[in-house]
Amino acid sequence: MPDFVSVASDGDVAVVTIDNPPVNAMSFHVREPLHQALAALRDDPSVAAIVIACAGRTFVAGADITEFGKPVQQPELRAVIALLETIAKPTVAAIHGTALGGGLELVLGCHFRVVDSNARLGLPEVKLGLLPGGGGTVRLPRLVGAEKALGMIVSGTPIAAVEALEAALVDAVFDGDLIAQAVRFASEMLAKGRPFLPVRDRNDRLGKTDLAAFDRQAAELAKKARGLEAPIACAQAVRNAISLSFDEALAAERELFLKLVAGDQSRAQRHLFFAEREAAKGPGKDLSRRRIARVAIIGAGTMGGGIAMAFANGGFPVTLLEPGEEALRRGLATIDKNYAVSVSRGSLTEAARQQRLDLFKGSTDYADLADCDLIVEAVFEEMAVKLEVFGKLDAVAKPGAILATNTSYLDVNAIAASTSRPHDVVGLHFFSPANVMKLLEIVRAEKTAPDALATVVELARGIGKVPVVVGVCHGFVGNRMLAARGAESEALLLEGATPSQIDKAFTDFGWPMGPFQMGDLAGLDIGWRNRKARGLTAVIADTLCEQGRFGQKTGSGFYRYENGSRTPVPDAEVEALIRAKAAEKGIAPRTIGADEIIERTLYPLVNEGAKILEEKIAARASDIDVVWVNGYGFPIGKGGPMFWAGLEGAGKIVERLEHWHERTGRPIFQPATLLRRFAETGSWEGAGG
Ligand code: T1G
Repeated sequence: MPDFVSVASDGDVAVVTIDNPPVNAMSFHVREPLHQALAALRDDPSVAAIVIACAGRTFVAGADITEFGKPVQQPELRAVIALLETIAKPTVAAIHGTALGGGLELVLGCHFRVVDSNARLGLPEVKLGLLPGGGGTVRLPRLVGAEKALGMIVSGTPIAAVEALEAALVDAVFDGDLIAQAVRFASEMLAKGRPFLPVRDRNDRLGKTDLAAFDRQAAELAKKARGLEAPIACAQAVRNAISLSFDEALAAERELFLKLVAGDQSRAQRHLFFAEREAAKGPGKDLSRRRIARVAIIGAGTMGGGIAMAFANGGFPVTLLEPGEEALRRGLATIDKNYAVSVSRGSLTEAARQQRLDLFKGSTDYADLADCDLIVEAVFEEMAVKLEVFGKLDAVAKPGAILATNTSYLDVNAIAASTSRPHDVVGLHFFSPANVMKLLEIVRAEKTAPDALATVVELARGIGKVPVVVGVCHGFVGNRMLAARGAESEALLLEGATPSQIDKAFTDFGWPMGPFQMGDLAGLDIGWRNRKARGLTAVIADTLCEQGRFGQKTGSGFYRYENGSRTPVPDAEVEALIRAKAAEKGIAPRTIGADEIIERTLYPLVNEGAKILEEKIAARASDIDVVWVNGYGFPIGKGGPMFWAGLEGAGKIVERLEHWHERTGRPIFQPATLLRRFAETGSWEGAGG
C-alpha cells in the first residue's frame, strides 16, 4: 500500500506530504491517513508548526470526482478541514501547480498559505455542475471579500499566484524550494507568536460587504446561467456566507451541494469532464511522436488566419502562405487586428501580442514550406482546389512532414490518395473562429500512420484544443449529425412553425441560439454552396439565398438585422415566403409545439450518432458528446446528445422516431439498431463503445 500521506520533521516543524498521483485528488485513501496524521500532530508537543504540501506535479486538484454518486466514506473532506481548524499551532499550506476545489478548501482550513509563483488557485466546481462542498463558499469570502469570492466561485476560473496575493488569499509567493521556504515561514509566524486565527473566525472583510453591489453582481451572473442550476446555487451560498452565521451558512452549503451532486446536470457535466480526457487519449500513449517545431498554414482567409493564430498562441512559429501578395497582406492584417482587439479588451498584454506576431512569417512561395513539420491546408472547400494544393505540398514538403486538411466535409481518403505519402495525411477540422473554438475533429484516414495521428492528438492538447479522433464519412461526426438535425427544419417551417418558434424551442432547451439564428450568423450561402455541390435543395433557404439574403452579413436571412445590429427581428416577408412555398406543395399550416420540434430535430441527431457508432466513425458515444458540446453549443447541462438520450429515455426516442417514420417515411427517423439496443440495455457499448 503506497504512502498517500507521509510526515517528516524539519526541526520542530512537521511537513505533511500528500502523494496521490496524478493530481493528488482528495480520495478516501488520502483523507483517512491525513485526518489521522493531523490529529496526531495537533496533540504532539514536540511539533510547533505544521506544513502541508504535495508531491508530484500539483497540489490537491480537488475532491476525487470518481467518488461522486457513490456512498460517502468517512472521514469526509469537511471533517478533515474541521479538524485542521482545531489546531492551535500555526498550519501553513505550501501550494504548487494547482490548488483547486477541495484542494483550495483544504488550504482555507490552514492559518497561512504560501505558493509557488506559477501556482493557480480556484474553485472550479461550477464547471462540474456543483458548488464548493467543503466550506469554500463560506471561508473564501472571509479572506478575499464577498464580491471577489462570488466572481471566483461562479466563474470557476482559477487565479494566478500574484492575484491571489493581492486578494489576500495567500500570504506569500515564492520561487525555488517551496517546502524549505514554507518551513521558514512557519518558524517566522511562530516567532511572531499567537493567536493564529482560523479563517472561519475572520469576519472583518465580510462585514464590509456592499450588499447592494453584491446583489447586482449576483443578478448579472445569474442572467448568464442559461438554465444551469450550479451558478445560481453558488451565488446563493456566498450570499448565505454574508447573511448567516458560519455554521448556518456551512449547513446551507451542504444542502445545496447534496442537491446538485445528485442532479442530472452535474452528472452530465462530470460525464463531460471524463469524456474530454478519454477522447484526448487518442491512439496508444506508447506510440512515438514526430517532432513538430515549425507549422505552416495554406490560406490566410477566416479559417486559415484563425488556425495560424491557434498555433502561434501555442508558441509555434507559423508560416502563412497565400499565392497572392494582396490576399497575404489582408490575412496578416486581420491577424494583427484580432490581437489588437484582445489587447484592447485586456485579455492579452502588448508584450504577448508582439511576441505572437513575431512568430508569423508570410509567404507566397511553396518552397518556403520545405522546413515545416506540419502543414495545414485551409483553402476553399472544393475538392479540385484541395487536390491541387496537396499536389504542390507533396512536391515540396520534407519527408515525415504531416500534411493536414481542414476540410469540414470532403473525403480525406481521396485527398490522401492523391499524394505519394497517404500515411502522412490527416484531417484537422477546426471550428470557426479557430483561435477561439476548443474542438478539433481529427480525421483518421484509412492510411494515416499511427504516429502521425498520435502526434496531432498530443499537439492539439498542447495548443489548448479538445481533440476527438473520428473516421472518414461526409461531414465526419459533427456536420453529418448537423445535417440530420437540420433535415426536418424546412419541413417544420412548411407545416406551420416559424423560424423564431423553432429557435425558441432550442434556446429553451439550453442552446445559445437556434438553427435559423445560427444559420444567419454563419452565413446561409455556405450551406447553399454545399447543397448545390451535392445536388441537394432546401426550398426556403435556397430561395432566400437567391434573393441575396445570406444572413447577418447581408442584413437579412431568416430574420432581419436592422442597422448592422446582431439582433434577429422576425420578418413577415420570410413568413409569407414560407406560406407561399407550403401552398405550392399543398401543405396546410398547423400549430406545432416545442415537443414536436425537439422530437423531429434532436431525436434524429441522436439516431445519426448511433449510426456513426455502428460504423465506427466515432470510437465512443462520449466522443460524440465532446464534439457536440465543444463544437456546436449542445447544452453542457445535458451532457451531449448521447448522454442526453439516456436522460430523455431511449425507449421514448425509439417510439417517437418510429411514429415519425410511419408518418413521413423519411430514413432519418428509422431507428438505428444500436439505439434500440441502448433503449434495452442503457449502454452504448457493443458497437463503437
Ligand atoms: N478527481 C479524480 N480524477 C481527477 C481529478 C479529480 N478531481 N482531476 C483530474 N483527474 C484525473 C483525470 O481524469 C486524468 O485521469 C488525470 O487525473 C489527469 O488529469 C468538495 C466538490 C488538475 C488542471 O474540477 O482541472 O473538489 O484520464 O488529464 O491536463 O468542493 O485535471 O489520466 O485517467 O486533466 O494536467 C474540483 C479537475 C473537483 C479540477 C490537471 N476540481 N481537474 O490538468 O491533467 S470537485 C476540479 C483538472 C471538488 C469539493 C468539490 C485538471 C488539472 P486519466 P488531466 P491536466
